[in-house]
Amino acid sequence: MKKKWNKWIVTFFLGVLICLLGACANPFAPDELLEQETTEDPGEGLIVVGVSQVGSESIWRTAHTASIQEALTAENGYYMIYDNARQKQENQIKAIRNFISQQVDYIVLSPITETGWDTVLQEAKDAGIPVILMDRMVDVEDESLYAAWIGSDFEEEGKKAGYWLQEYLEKKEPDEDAVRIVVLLGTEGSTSVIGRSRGFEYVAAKNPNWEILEQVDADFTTAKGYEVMKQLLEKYPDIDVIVSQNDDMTFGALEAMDEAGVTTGKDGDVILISFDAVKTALEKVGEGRINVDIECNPLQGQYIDMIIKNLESGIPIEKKYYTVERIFTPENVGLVLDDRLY
Ligand code: GZL
Ligand code: ZN
Repeated sequence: MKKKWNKWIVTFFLGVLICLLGACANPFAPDELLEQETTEDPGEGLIVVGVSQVGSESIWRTAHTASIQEALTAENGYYMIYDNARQKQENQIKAIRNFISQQVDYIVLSPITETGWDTVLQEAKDAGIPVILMDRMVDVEDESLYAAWIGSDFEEEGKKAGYWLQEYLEKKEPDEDAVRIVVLLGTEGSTSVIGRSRGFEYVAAKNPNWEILEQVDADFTTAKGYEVMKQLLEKYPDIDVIVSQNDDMTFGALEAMDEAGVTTGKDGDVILISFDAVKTALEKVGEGRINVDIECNPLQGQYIDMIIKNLESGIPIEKKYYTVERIFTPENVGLVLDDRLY
């Protein structure tokens, strides 16, 4: 895009020069003509970035989007073109092709699922446009199809949930014969789900008395979380543990459990494990309704800014950057609740 806008700048100054030399017919041209010549060039000297975001399916996603938009501002040297794919991969592919035809300087992508990106990322590479991945990962043959990735160690998040449960059960119900678990999965094929499931199952395999009754896709949304939890409660009368792979599904599950008269959390019938650790969920950790919330850090805008600025000045960058993340229980949530931004 900078290439295209440079042409505009030359034309503009040539136009001014001709006018100053008195060559233009009427120096007091009607407003709209002046308007045209002086239109503020949105991309002038700014780094033009096309951003393809998964959607707006969760509170976490909203915080993630805000973090990107706060980093890619004109004051910070950027002209951002933002696209919300409304959780459809074909919309992300369309947006990327659009960014390529507009000759943006960089593409930033949070890929909804891991597969199906080789062709369009090759088109970006052929157009000489670096792609920076955020949040989720792509499964491609050729790793040069993206310049860098910033996100979470999702497998670590899954293991944290597993190890917390193992420790909790050892203390609370040491000789529990069968621990019956259900899992609310997020969007099928997304890196977050693949990693969190792999990590939790890794720990579950070390606990032969754990029985994962069923894992159901509730697509990271509250509505689906409610629906799926309702079905699971009808199907399995004696669930001991619910693992919900994001807070939005947890809110839906809590609604279904309230309706069924099933209590959760510290002194409840069912142990409830959630992921993301957004403020409204941490409040429920504080109330004792959620036993533990595994943090997933959406504040990735400053990493994107750093990666692009380094690429602009030829400073070497890492291929992967991992965000820092904790876990929250009723014991420690008070430390962060008040100044939680999202
Ligand atoms: C995690 C991200 C997930 C969040 C959900 O990094 O991919 O997607 O956990 C969001 O809230 O929908
Ligand atoms: Zn995370």
